Amino acid sequence: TRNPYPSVVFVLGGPGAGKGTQCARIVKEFGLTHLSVGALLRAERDSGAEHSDMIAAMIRNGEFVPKELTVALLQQKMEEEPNKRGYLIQGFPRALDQAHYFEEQIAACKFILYIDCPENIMEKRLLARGKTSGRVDDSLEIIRKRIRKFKEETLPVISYYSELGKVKQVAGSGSVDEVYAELRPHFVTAPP
Ligand code: UP5
Repeated sequence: TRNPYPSVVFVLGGPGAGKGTQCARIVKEFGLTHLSVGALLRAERDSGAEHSDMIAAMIRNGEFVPKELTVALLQQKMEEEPNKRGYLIQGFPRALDQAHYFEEQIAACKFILYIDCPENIMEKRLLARGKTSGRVDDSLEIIRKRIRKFKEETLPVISYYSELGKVKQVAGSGSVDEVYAELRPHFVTAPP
């Protein structure tokens, strides 16, 4: 694997687990570059770029955009924004083939931060957010589909990295401060 980049941490969790909320706090304290793949894809969709219609359809239906596209987008952003402290990549990889492809093309991850949150809480948060978010995928039907896809395709990613001893799991059901207090020590790097 080529490794022109400093450390990569993946942040995973079901839809509404609090990935975006916690990543914003982590980058504020630790100075990593935050790359939310969902946000990058929504921006790409809205830019009218080459694949914007396809991306729009995938997001609307809670499906995953092809890995070649997301990895190319990530690579481009990482090159645009060199950061010695590393990258916090949110909401990716969502399936095992995406994980393998990223590691072949870019770099191995340092660890995975997994925010584990019960389904009923995730659903409740997203329904509440849906009232004002304007996100086309915050409807009950698509929220449930996103949760199902998470269980079927993303949990295997977490199991895979877990066997490699690379998963740091925290509970996502508490308050924003409680969740942050639990995950923070994982970013306070120990000397080698
Ligand atoms: N909230 C957060 N933490 C809270 C707490 N501790 N207590 C109480 N409330 C809390 O939070 C969600 C809501 O909950 C907010 O209102 C927040 O205030 C509140 P947020 O931090 O946004 O949760 P997050 O886990 O980031 O939820 P999000 O819905 O953004 O995650 P998804 O994984 O569903 O969305 P994402 O943007 O990553 O992906 C969207 C779509 O993009 C996917 O469905 C897919 O179509 C596409 N996609 C790909 O195809 N490939 C990719 O690699 C990535 C995305």
